[in-house]
Amino acid sequence: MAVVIETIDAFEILDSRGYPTLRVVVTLENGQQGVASVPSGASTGRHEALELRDGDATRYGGKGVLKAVSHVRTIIRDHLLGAEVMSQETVDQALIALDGTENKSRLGANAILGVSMAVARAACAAKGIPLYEYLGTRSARRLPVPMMNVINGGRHAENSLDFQEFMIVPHGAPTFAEALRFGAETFHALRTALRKWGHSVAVGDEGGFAPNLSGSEEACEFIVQAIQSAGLRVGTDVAIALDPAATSFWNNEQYVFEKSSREAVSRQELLELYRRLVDAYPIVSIEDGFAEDDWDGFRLQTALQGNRIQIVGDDVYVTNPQFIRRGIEGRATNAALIKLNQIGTVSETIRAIEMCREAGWQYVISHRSGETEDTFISDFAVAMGGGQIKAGSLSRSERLAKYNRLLEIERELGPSAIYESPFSKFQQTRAKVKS
Ligand code: 2PG
Ligand code: MG
Repeated sequence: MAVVIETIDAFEILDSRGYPTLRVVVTLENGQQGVASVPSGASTGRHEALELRDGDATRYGGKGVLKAVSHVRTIIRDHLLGAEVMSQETVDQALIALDGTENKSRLGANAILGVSMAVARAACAAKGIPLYEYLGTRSARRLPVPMMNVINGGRHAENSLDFQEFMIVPHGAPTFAEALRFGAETFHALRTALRKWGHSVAVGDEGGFAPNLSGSEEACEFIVQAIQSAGLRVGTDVAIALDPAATSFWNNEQYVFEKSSREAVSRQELLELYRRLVDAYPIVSIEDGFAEDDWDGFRLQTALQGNRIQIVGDDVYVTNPQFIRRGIEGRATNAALIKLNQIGTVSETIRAIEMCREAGWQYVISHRSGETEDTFISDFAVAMGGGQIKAGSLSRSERLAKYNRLLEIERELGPSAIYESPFSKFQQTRAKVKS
């Protein structure tokens, strides 16, 4: 039976950095509702869909989103009244056509995504099934391995680290709940180790510590120590993933470590640094090791390290099928990061994932550095079945909300839930069994 949209509303809320974002409420004719909130990035790719901000300096330093809110409440609402809520693809196509621009700049990708996600949630309410089942199928029962960002740097912290994210990956746990425990115990051991050496244990935007360390080697050393102190096996139970977010330190065809040594290195030298790091530490994944325009850097790294580790493109693809296709054809990476707000609708995000699957690539469902308490990505990760999620550290409730939702899903699935490492196909994890 068709269930149609009766009205759509939106309002301004604040994200985890205290900046405005949108919450959208879709109400169906039967009175049921779907609600969704939109995240926001700091290290954004140049080709991301446009996040519409008011630019009115008298409110939130120009970061207000009242224009986007008003687009939802007028143009979008008028257009979608009476639309069938279960036709996600049709609704998303209507939104794309209504906007009419390449990068969703007329209505704002934040307005469009909020509606797209809230429509999916309303459809779940109408069907009486959870989001992970609605967007996946009844066979969606694989819990994702979390990448937990326990040391923050780059644009996410005021410290001396140029690399943005040092993540722990509890891929050797038997269940998601145990993975979360491995992660939390490592996080707590890391706090003790940092404190012992006189480092700050204040946290950055994604809830990881933000100490003034000498660089990536020292950060990895601390993580290895923490895994050991937590009584876990280094590499086997808990591995490491990096997101240097290299676009943020790419300057004039060079990589400049502005926050630490001020040294400038070439693409080749940076590649050499990754080689050393992968040799020395149990690293299973490196995301955005090169800048969004440095396709040669990605290609070289994939040719060199692509059979040992996962190489993920984030800024370089911006969850856009057009760029992912180019990456597949050019063998630029072997995986993609997936962020709903980079492309702007649920359907286009799913298309990007399908493309990865067809190419035999892995994909990681990801949060943004500016988040809300919305847990859409947790359900989405289970629905898509790729077995990986990146949702921040083990502190700050906007991050833990995602992990807590995954605990709920695992509990709901009971014995049919699956938790398995997506990294067993790489040589690195097998070779790296230090302890
Ligand atoms: C990234 C993300 C999320 P931001 O680079 O992968 O960790 O950061 O949301 O700031 O782009
Ligand atoms: Mg990234």
